[in-house]
Amino acid sequence: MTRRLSRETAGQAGLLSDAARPQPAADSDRPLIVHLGFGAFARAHTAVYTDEANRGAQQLDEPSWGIVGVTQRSRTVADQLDPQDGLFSVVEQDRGTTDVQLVTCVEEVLSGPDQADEVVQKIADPRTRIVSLTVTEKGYRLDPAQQTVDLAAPEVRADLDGGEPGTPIGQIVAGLRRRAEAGAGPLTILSCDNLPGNGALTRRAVRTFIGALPDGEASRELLDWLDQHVTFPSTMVDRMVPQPTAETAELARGALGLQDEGAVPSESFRQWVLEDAFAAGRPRWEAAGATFGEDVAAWEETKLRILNAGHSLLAYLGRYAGLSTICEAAEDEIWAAACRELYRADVLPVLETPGDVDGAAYADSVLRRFANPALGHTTAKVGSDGSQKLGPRFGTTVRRSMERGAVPQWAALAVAGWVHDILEAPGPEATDPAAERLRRRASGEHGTARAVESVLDEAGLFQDAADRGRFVQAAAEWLELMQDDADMVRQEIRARIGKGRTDV
Ligand code: CS2
Repeated sequence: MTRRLSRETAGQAGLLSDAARPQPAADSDRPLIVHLGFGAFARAHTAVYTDEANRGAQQLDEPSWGIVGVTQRSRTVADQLDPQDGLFSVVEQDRGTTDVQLVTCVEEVLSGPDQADEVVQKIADPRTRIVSLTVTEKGYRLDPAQQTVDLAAPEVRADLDGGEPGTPIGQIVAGLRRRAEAGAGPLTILSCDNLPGNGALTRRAVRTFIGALPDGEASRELLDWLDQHVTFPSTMVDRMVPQPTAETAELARGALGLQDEGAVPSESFRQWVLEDAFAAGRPRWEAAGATFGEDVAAWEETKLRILNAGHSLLAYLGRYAGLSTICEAAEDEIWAAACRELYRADVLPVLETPGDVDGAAYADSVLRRFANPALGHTTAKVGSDGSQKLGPRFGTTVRRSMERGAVPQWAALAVAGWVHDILEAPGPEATDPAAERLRRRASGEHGTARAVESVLDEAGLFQDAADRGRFVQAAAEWLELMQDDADMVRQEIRARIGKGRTDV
């Protein structure tokens, strides 16, 4: 039987450098990152960058950084990595190539639901210098109208009432309180989720939450401390990371000769652009290819409105056609054409790309990545949580197009695909926290346009778009075609290819 991956077995197999061989001791003084939402993405992105930065730091005799991962919903990752002393591998797959990389910087994984107090204590630990987050869009419990944390959400209210924190913002604030009381020093909160202006947004959410704490005096003091000691840089993260499968573990076993229960699959591409505003130091992530600079906002917008928006469109068209992976959808000539048109006609005319980045070339590279046949990214996963994702991915494109008097037809197709998914094909695997509410709201409406409008209203989507009724109408027309016949959808897409945008 193959032995389980651990520092001992990996050391014996010659897979570890001398520095990575011993299990880091809890009393060491190496700086820490506490990462909230330690799912597959964080392991294949944040942890890989940190591991490579550590290797760069070692050569310069600088300290290496450790990661304490925190799971948000279940113990699974803790159960996978704890017996492996935090080790796991990333299986990079592209057309015809597979590369397995062992990651060694994880010290410990805590289960958020089971170890709430340990999580708070870790955030307050003076060794901790950064709290990073990949908790997905819905993890922030945002009120779309206010663009800050929704103080009426039941889990947020429970955290405000002083129970063991269960939401990421609640965990952060409880950690900051303890940190301020203990004088444990400055901290950086680094949101790595696909939300525009993620740094400023997280800062706003944390401040709103603190402002709503029952003790007004204590809350004012904490806000003062926060303003002096805590920074919230914005960042754009990019790497397509599907859920691990049995094949991932098999490929890891083949490469390592050891059983790795925590292996994650990924494409080989990765990108990270960050604002360099760290309150208490950071790993030398540039040694791993990260870039620090001024144009983070432009990168975030470009990536969200091209990559993530196209991903969502392909996910809904793919699900409509019964396809289970993004690659299959990207290989369908008509669905791929719709995605290309989304970029050409809707997104690029109203997008400012960073520096000298050519938007059309960037869009082409993204389409090639979608078609990576090795990845197996599921349409169910990318299509999940549309009520939370569509605003950040399509909101600015819709608003800016309508300001110019043009209806973004392909963005309307994505919205129709999502509404169709919610109303007509509630597949067991794709989930949306608002699905029940949206279905209930739409069921009382007469006519497709009213149904689309009520779903958008209920989800708080595209509220600020001028003349939104025209956009709703465009989505309703697509939705009617989808309800009628898939061939008609295909014909209509074909007919519209290469056309300009529809003027209002
Ligand atoms: C995807 C993203 O699941 C999704 O919604 O669009 O996770 C996407 O793969 C990453 O943002 C790529 O960087």
